[in-house]
Amino acid sequence: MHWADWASFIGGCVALVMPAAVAAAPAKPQCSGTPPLGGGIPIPADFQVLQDRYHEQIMGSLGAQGCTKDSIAKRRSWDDLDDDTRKDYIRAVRCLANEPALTDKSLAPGAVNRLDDFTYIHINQTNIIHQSGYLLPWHRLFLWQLEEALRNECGYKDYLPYWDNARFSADQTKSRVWDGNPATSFGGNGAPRTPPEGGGGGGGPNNNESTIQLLLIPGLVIDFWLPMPLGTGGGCVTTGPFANLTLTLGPVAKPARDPANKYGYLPTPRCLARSFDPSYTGGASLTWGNATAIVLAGDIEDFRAGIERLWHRQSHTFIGGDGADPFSPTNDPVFYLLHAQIDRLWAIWQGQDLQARTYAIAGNRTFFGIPLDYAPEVPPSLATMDDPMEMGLGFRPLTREGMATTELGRCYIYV
Ligand SMILES: *[C@@H]1O[C@H](CO)[C@@H](O)[C@H](O)[C@H]1NC(C)=O
Ligand SMILES: *[C@@H]1O[C@H](CO)[C@@H](O)[C@H](O)[C@H]1NC(C)=O
Ligand SMILES: *[C@@H]1O[C@H](CO)[C@@H](O)[C@H](O)[C@H]1NC(C)=O
Ligand SMILES: *[C@@H]1O[C@H](CO)[C@@H](O)[C@H](O)[C@H]1NC(C)=O
Ligand SMILES: *[C@@H]1O[C@H](CO)[C@@H](O)[C@H](O)[C@H]1NC(C)=O
Ligand SMILES: [Cu+2]
Repeated sequence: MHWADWASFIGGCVALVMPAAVAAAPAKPQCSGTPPLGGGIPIPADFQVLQDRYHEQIMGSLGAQGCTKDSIAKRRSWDDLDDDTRKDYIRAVRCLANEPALTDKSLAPGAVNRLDDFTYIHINQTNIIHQSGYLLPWHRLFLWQLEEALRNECGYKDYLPYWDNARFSADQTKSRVWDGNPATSFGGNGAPRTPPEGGGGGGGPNNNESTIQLLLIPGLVIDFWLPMPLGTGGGCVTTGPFANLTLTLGPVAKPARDPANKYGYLPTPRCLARSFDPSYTGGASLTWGNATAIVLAGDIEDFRAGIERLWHRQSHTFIGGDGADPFSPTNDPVFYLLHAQIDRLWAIWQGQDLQARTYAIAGNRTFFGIPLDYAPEVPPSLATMDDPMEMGLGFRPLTREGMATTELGRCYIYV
């Protein structure tokens, strides 16, 4: 396809040279140098080049396996959706929260609803799918399963949106993801924590009790303590459509060992908590500059390192609370938008050279290659394309099945 054809197909920059869109139309994706209609920092020219090449490569590769320019789904920034689509997405998420879980109760007595099915398998796989070669393909399929559930079980009409955090690095709360609109945002920060947790919380070797808490990652043969800023909230989210969401699985990573409920599978009913960390370690580093540097990585090892060290970690850290528990972050419905942005950066990286990069993988089979205390048979050696991945409810694809966005039933492009 020629540039102008696919650009107008995607609804991209070409739209800007046409007559101004009527006010009711959804905002167009942002273009280099042009302030995006939905606000935020315009996409810089160097990132635009990368995104254009990705679009060109994907659109030029279509045709095989039933994914065509007529059938390809467009995953958009939440800030570029229209309000009806935003409301429909939230409606569908709440719908899944009201459908019964399919997970075997003996595996996770706390799994109550369909969203918990996702949280259960994410907890179960945490030590295998983070800081490992599986991070990207596992989450790609996971997002796709959620998108399918929203569409097929709850009638959502559009596709999975992403949190365009680079566009709002100056102030994430200016994004429509977080602007506090009761109907079209994900709500805001959690209320101030009560009682304050700064005083130690139960035994972790905290090094800065006023701002940082150390959380123990269970399931590894060593004690691994994850530093987590306490952030500016810590209590329940009181605004927006998820203010009354009841969580039952997790939390898992805690300031102390929890032998009675090691993985948070037992019911622990509570509200959704957040604790925004808009400081240097959180929002301030999720910049276009860092996104561009990450996508410019020359090999998958460097790309994944940039995602793991910076983008993935700091996106979760910004949200804090339930969304920052490495095992059960899926309890915060914004998880899927956060990971769609990561999936998008990977897709753009792959899209610089589809031939060489679609099936590129690097990384261990466990969290940093540390052996698991519950599954010594998982060797902490390097992940390969032929390893099975456990996605829950009987879905066990090979790694290679999670690599492409336009094959094996997947058919989407980030615009
Ligand atoms: C995950 O589930 C499998 C199968 O039920 C089980 O053998 C394994 O111990 C679980 N892992 C964790 C961390 O819960
Ligand atoms: C903890 O962090 C705060 C804010 O960064 C800093 O002002 C304080 O000096 C630190 N305290 C210790 C004991 O390091
Ligand atoms: C949450 O519950 C309170 C009290 O029942 C109610 O006033 C409020 O409208 C509910 N909010 C949402 C988003 O459902
Ligand atoms: C990337 O993030 C780091 C903090 O992790 C920050 O120091 C740096 O300025 C950021 N780079 C750009 C180009 O924004
Ligand atoms: C893989 O595991 C080995 C052994 O634990 C470790 O030295 C290495 O740093 C790990 N690699 C990555 C990319 O995490
Ligand atoms: Cu994850």
